[in-house]
Parts: sequence; C-alpha cells; structure tokens
Amino acid sequence: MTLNYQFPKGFWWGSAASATQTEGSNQGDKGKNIWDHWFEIEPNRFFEGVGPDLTSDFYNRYKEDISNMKAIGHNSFRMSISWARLIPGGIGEVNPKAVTFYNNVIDELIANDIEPFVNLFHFDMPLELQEVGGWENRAVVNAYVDYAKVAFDLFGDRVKKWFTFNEPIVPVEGGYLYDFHYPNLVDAKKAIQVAYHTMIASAKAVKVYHAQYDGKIGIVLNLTPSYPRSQNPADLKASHICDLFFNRSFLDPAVKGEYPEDLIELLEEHGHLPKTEAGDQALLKENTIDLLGVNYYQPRRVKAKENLPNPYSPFMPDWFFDNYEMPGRKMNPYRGWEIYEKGIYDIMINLKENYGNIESFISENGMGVQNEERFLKNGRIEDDYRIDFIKGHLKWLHKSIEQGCNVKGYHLWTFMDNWSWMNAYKNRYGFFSVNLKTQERTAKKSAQWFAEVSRQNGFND
Ligand code: BGP
Repeated sequence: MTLNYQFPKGFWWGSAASATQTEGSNQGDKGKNIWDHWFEIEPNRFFEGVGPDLTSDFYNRYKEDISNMKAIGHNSFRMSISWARLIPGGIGEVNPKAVTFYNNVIDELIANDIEPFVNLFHFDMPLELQEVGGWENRAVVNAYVDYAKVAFDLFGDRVKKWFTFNEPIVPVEGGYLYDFHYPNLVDAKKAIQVAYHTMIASAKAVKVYHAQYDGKIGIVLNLTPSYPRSQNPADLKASHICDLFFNRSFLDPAVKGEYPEDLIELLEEHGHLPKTEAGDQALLKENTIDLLGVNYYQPRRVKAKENLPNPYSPFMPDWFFDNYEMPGRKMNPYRGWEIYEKGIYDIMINLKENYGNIESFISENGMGVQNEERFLKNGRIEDDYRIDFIKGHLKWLHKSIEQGCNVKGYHLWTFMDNWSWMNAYKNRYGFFSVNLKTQERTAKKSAQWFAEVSRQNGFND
C-alpha cells in the first residue's frame, strides 16, 4: 500500500525531553541548578507553586517510560544530561549515582532499539557557576568543555549523536532580556556576552568531540521564521533585524562558522559588541556542527516600529521592530502561540538554500494544552487537536523532503507531560498523560496514532 505521506527509510520517529523537566531534582545526590534555586527563593513565580523537585520522576520510572516509548514506535529519543547531577557544583568530582543513572537510561534505550540522542545543556546552569556569572564568565566556558569531555568519555561509546545546547537563545532572552529565567536581569550588554560565550562553548565542545570521538555532534536551535507584515521596506527591515537577533545569531556561527556581517555592524554601531579573545574567529570557523536539531513551535510576525524607541532607554532588540498580530491567525490559545504549519517548510527551504542543506531533523514541535482532562473519554485523553497539529506539520515537512531538504526525523515535544519551567504543569504536551498525584502514565489518543505512523513510516490523509 502506498501512503500519501511516506517518509524516507530510516526516518527518526521519537520525542524529546530534558533532565530538569522530567527527572526530579531531589534525588541521587544532584547538585543545585538555577531552577532549584529560583524556585526556593521565588516559588510564587511558578504556576500553582509547583517546582522542579519531583517533576515526572523519570529518575525512578525510566524503565516503564522507555518501554512506553518502544510501545509507541520510538526509534530515537533525545534526553539531556543534567550538568549539576553529573558534576554537582559544575566543576570537579563526578557523582557516581548520576553515572549509574545515565548508564542505565542509555542502556535501556539501546536494549529497546531506541537510539539515544544526548544534549549537554538544556537551560540548567549549576547554581555555583551562575553565582560566578554563568555564561557571562568565560571561565564557565572552560568548565562546560570539561563537563562535555566527562560526558563523552562516560557515554560516548554508546551515544553517537550529541548536542551541545538546546535553544541557547532562550537563557539569553529569559535570563537577560525578558525576565523568565534566573538571574532575571534586563541587560542587553550581558545578554550579548552570554550568547557569544555560549557559542564559543559550543564550538569548543565540537572541537574536542571531533578530535577524539566518532559520532556526530550538533546543536538544537529554535528557529522562528520572521515574517514581515508587508513588503514595505520598513517592515522588511524590521523582520531582517529580528532574524539576525533571534535566528542567525546562533544559526550562522553554528553552521557557517561566522556571524552575519550586518549583525556585527548593528551591534558595533550601538556599542554592544561582546568581548572576544584572540583565536575565537578561527575556533568558530573550524568547528561547525555536523547535525542541526530544529525546534519549531511558532512563527514570529513583525512590523516596523509604530513609535521610535526612547534613545535614553537601555538598548534592546525591540528597538528595531514591533510584534505584529496578523488578523485571522490560527492560535493555540492555551500557550498563546500561533500555529503556522508552513513555517516548518520555510525553515527547511532556508537551510537548503542558505546553509548548505545541512543534515537536520525536527527536534521539537508540539502543542501544550491546559486542562486536558476535559477531553477524557473512557479513561483516555482524546487529543485529536494534537494529532491534527502533528499531521499539519508533518505534511509540510514531507513536502520539504520532496524538494530535496536533508531532513532525517521528527521528534515531538514531548514524550509524557512534564514540568515546563515557569508554567510548571499548566500546559501538557505529552503522548502520555501523567497523573501528578500517583505518577501514573496513560497513553493519549495521539500516542496510538503516532505508533501507527512510525510503524508505517508515514500516514494517509
Ligand atoms: C522549548 C523548550 C522545552 C519546552 C518547550 C515547550 O522551548 O526546549 O524545554 O519546555 O519549549 O515550551 P513551554 O514549556 O514553555 O510551554
């Protein structure tokens, strides 16, 4: 039988998750990271006062979870290592319990024919390193590279796909511009330094990996196409600048090994270039990634500024654009994000045309919905909206593959409902629901649908 949407042989079907959002923090001698600390000092900032201490208890339940992954057709799964768990404090002694835990998880995945994709940093800076400035401090870059080496040495014999960072721009936006991650600063100068150091850390980890290990290493970026309101040059300029700030600031150095000239010029003009060191340029140029993970949730729509920014206000990316609410846009009202399936295609075509058609995959895409119990029927959440969401995106992904884009897989965010940072358990994303009182997992309708898609390597519609 031929399907309407048949994917290439060996397509990666699976999902992604992160350590802090699933494992549970208060066990296994884990050190503290910024989330543990922020929750301790400001629990009120987290939805319903729920913190990262237990989350979905993957630390104890990974066997059951991995067997559920297998049951719904996963052939790959992206997890992250918690730096503060592996090396409490961020520097020095390795935690033997963490080594056992990650070995067990990796071995269990492999025993179930699920390839582990491992990410080294998912928003979760060890607290002690944040206290010395986090990514503002170049010494933290070296600590990160040491940590990366420890992880490659411990797990690299079995893990052949590594990622240096997940969405490195998010800690920049959250921690240094828009106040949704610790340390909650609003300081563009620091933000730019943090972004720069993250990219230097990534290139250094790539260098070490390529010199001594034998798999692929990449980065996961949230690429958010910037669509202008109109073709008016002022709107086009606004969207171009947005693209420089929010996509190309990481995409270009990661894939091309250099920053866009016009981004450098713009920062220079405003006195906001980061501090660099001799040798950085060559480091970036010589250590580009092998594989790109693309997280896609929503487009960005922008227009020229309605009012000129106050020149005495502190420099912000928002000096150059206003957000544009396009009439008639389709929304996920719970998360407040627009749903625009074609965005996934536009990203892939851009990678093909402007980034050497680098090997890539969708490393996150998904739909967070509040109060999903409303859709319970005979004990199961009937999440047809999620099936439609995934289908809509897969159709456009399929089209991009037909046009020669080098896309190797699709991972949903996420496998089971998990702790979404400040939103805690407000919006649920999983194929499996998690009952927070009992920690019981139950497959949603989408899980069954996905199992079939994976089995057939495609679907009909
Ligand atoms: C991505 C992150 C994930 C995850 C997801 C959903 O940006 O990589 O960690 O949380 O978004 O977003 P949220 O949890 O904010 O609803």
